[in-house]
This record gives sequence, C-alpha cells and structure tokens, in this order.
Amino acid sequence: MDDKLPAEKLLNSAQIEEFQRNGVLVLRSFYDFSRDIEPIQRAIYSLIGVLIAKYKVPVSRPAFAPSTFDVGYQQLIAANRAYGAELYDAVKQIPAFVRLVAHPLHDRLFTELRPGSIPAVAGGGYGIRIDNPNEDRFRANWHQEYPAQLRSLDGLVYWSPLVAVTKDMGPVEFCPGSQVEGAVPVYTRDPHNSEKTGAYSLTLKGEAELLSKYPQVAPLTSPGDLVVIDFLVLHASGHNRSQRSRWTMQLRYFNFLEPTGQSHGWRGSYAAGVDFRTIHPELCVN
Ligand SMILES: O=C(O)CCC(=O)C(=O)O
Ligand SMILES: [Fe+2]
Repeated sequence: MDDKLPAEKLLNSAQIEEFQRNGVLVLRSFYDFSRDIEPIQRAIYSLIGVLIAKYKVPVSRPAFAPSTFDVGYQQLIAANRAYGAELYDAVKQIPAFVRLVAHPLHDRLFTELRPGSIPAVAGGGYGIRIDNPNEDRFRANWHQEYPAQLRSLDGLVYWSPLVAVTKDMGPVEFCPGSQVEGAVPVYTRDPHNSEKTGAYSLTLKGEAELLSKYPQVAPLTSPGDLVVIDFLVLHASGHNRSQRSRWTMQLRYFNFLEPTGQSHGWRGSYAAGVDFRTIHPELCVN
C-alpha cells in the first residue's frame, strides 16, 4: 500500500477525455507491482499448495516466482474441477487482495473521473476471475456492468490482470463509446447457453444491432496495469484458447450521489442475492 500518495493528479486531461469518449481507459503500471500485486500472487501460490496437499494431487512445484505463481493449478483442476471452484471462492478472501480493493488510489481515481461524486466500494462486487482454457460456462456475454451489479448507474469497474494477458488468452473485448446507450434492457436468460445462470445469463436486447454500431478493442495488459471500465460500456469475455488460465482481478466502485442508485437504496444485484428484475422491471425484456 502506498503511504506516500502522489500529490499531483493521477490522470492528465487527455486521459480524462479519452475515458469520457470511450468509457474505457488503460492505465499502464498503475499499481506498485511488488507492493500491491506480488503479495496477491504469492498468496494464491500458497493456496494452490494447500489444496494440492489437501487432495493429495501428485504434483511437485518449483518455488514461487511472480510470473508462474499459478504453477500446479492446471494439474489441480485436471484432478477435479471442483477444486478450482474451492480455490475461486478462497482467493477473494486473501488479505492482500482485500487491501487492494480499498487502495486509496481507487477513490482518488474515481473522483478524478467523476468530479463531485462520493465514491463507494460495491459490496460483494470484487473477486478474482480464473478463466480456464476452453471453458465457456463462466465467460461473460456482451454486457453492461449496471444490471449485474446495480449499486448506482454511475460506476467504474477496476480490472487488473495477475498474468500477462496474451491474445490467445482471450482479453476482454470492449465497444468504445457504447456507454452513450444508457442502460440497455436485457433478457434474463441466454438462449444459446442454458447452463448459464444469474448475472452470466443476462443477454442484451438487440445485441447484434448494438454491436454493429461500435468498433471493438481488446487491449493486452500485464500485471500492474489497470483497466477502468464505465458501468455502461459494452464488454465481453474473450475466449481463452491458451494452455494457461487467465487470472484477473475485478473490483467495482459506484457513486453514492447518483439518483437512480439513491432511489433503490444502493441495492446490489445477483452477488447480493437480489434479482435485479425486482428493482428494474423496465429493463427486463422477458
Ligand atoms: O474478465 C472478463 O472476462 C470479464 C470482466 C468483466 O466483465 C468485468 O470485469 O466486469
Ligand atoms: Fe463486466
């Protein structure tokens, strides 16, 4: 954690304009890698070791190194995919990760992008994705963050990788500029993926038409980088066709002052046990 926060602004005016135009902004080396990121990688390495020992998976691992912190994980999920689910639930409780969620730079960044706001951490809106090779069940369809998270219409996803994301790992795809659509109505089931449930099942009304209106970008990022995503910009998971899982962190901040959020009491969505249809029936097509 940074005890000597820079006094100057985090963003220059070109970056602020880029974010306002595109609804997405990549900030290279935003975090202090060894202070903020490596402790999270180290803790994940340890937890993989705990599960390898717990389930007696026959694998011997080299010592920790940041670029290979997940060594042994493919063997762990090959032994039993459920071990991966256990790890997925565990890693969001790593103290170094929870510290990152509340990093002082996050509310500073929020107020630079949303002047006059009162920033808030979206409860339950943070975690570490593990997108395994060739596994589609947990891929995010094209979506906006708002229906999946609620809290307030004005919000930012902070997305940051724990591995160097290559093209074959399926970087997140974005439609720059699409935040101007406002909140788009959704179907609460995915006709092509009946195994998807909850937030994963939401499908945009008129998806093909919407997507045809905007370009698509899929920036490649490395540990320490931060991608800031407007709650209303269209984005989707890529397809991981590599040999390694794509480990990425996401956390969400919202604005206590935004009127729609205030009107529903900053309620959360699926992760908070709320069916968003009860809060926004008008955004629900079926
Ligand atoms: O990392 C991904 O595949 C999707 C991320 C996403 O949708 C988000 O962070 O809000
Ligand atoms: Fe998202």
